[in-house]
Amino acid sequence: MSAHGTTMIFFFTIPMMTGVMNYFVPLMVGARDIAFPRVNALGYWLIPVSIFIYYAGFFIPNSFTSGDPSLANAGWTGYPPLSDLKYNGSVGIDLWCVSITILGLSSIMAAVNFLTTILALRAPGMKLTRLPLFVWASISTSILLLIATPSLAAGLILLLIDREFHTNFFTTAGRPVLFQHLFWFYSHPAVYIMILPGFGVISEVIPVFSRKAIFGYESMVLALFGIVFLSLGVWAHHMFTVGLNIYVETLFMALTMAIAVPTGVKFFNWMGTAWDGAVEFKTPMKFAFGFLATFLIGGITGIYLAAVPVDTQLHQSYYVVAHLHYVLFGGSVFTIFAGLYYWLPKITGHILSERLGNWNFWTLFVGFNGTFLVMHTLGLDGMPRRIATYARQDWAATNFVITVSAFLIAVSVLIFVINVLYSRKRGELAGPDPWDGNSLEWSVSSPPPPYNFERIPEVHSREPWKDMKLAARTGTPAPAPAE
Ligand code: HEM
Ligand SMILES: [Cu+2]
Repeated sequence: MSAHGTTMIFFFTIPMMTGVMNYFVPLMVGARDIAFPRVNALGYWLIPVSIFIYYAGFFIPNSFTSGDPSLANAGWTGYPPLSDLKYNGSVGIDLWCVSITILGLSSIMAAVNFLTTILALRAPGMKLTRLPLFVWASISTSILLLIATPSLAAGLILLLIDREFHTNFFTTAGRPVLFQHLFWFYSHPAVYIMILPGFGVISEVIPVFSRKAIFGYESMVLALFGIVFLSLGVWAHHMFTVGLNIYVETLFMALTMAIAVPTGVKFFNWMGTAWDGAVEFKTPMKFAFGFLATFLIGGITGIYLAAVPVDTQLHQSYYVVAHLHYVLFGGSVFTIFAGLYYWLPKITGHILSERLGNWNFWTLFVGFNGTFLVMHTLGLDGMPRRIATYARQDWAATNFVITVSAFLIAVSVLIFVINVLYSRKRGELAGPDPWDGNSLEWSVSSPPPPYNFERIPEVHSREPWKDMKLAARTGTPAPAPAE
């Protein structure tokens, strides 16, 4: 479970999101490349280094438990005293501290690069108020990365010093709960680091497949920053059972619930965009709607869990596991698939099969809900998380449904892999603009040339590529760039 959590969060979702931003931010703002390509390359290569260091523990025998592998085994959260040297001699914990600190460094490099690219390298006429919403999502994600990641690094480095040099920052002689503060000051915002880019993808996909401009652009941007601001002040909702002062808990409860407001604004605007549009349910749009449905459930169970008395009951139960997967799987995996079906044709030059895409979507949607929806009932019934087995026979049937559904998710991912391989060999050629898009990435060939744009485009509105197509069709020259 420690390896699963660590892998999914740090080695899959975060690099996936920074990867997509890396590819599309320069294209969407009309730049030839990211601002600091060498820093970018360094950040990129730190990711495999980090993964290698973490998994190295798998090959080192654990001398404290007579030869089990030493992979970190204190949960993805690594709380002391579970990760305290006194109780856990596994070198895997040390490797975990080093590995995740390196990954954090890579994130910071990416964030600096995105912000500089967006602020300094925009095409003429690409005012901030004309940026595609995916780019705004990249700005807000980068800000969160810059503010929150150092806190995680500090926690991990101090934990490492505790273990290597026998200091007492977080040991039972020190303040173990301090680690939780440092960890969650990063890891709550990390939820948004994994989801805001997904919000950005959805804000690109829904207008294109509804044939309408995004509804409420300004409020979408404000909502992103509302989420950034609030998400930095809610971390202790993960710590309601460690014995914080009740007034502090009440404050964190209220702030957590307040996040529903900007998120609600976004939901309203996505639906307002599709409303009355000429909606076309191509695969990216299916995943976008799958995201709306699943993330909504995750958001609502989040409101329940934000209530201190409810969380006190449900903490450490399968209800939390169900909630976190609705948020992270619904918010990240569904949006990643939406983004891949939407943008892979730009990257590879080949459209993915709609028929396989349909199977991919439905197996994922059914498998996902089959796995995680019923987990809520197990949690309400008191099944604890982070156990390898369970004591009550009447939980067996539900767990069986979960296992079968989880295999359906695996089938779905397999279908995706087949689809990618098939389309690269035999897929229809995408051409530059397969979806009749609005933003600049569709104005260049698929795949784009290494320098992105032969001539830097001039931007006159929020939908620059749509303008250029219109100008070409009607033969009128594009209007002069405003200021
Ligand atoms: C096939 C898909 C998946 C299945 C079947 C699955 C299943 C599980 C299960 C059974 C647990 C352990 C619960 C416990 O006893 O505490 C778990 C924990 C977790 N999962 Fe997943 N998961 C999946 C995908 C994901 C994804 C995509 C993410 C993140 C983007 C994720 C993040 C986590 C995290 C953070 C934990 C907590 C680990 C810990 O307790 O330290 N999972 N998952
Ligand atoms: Cu949180």
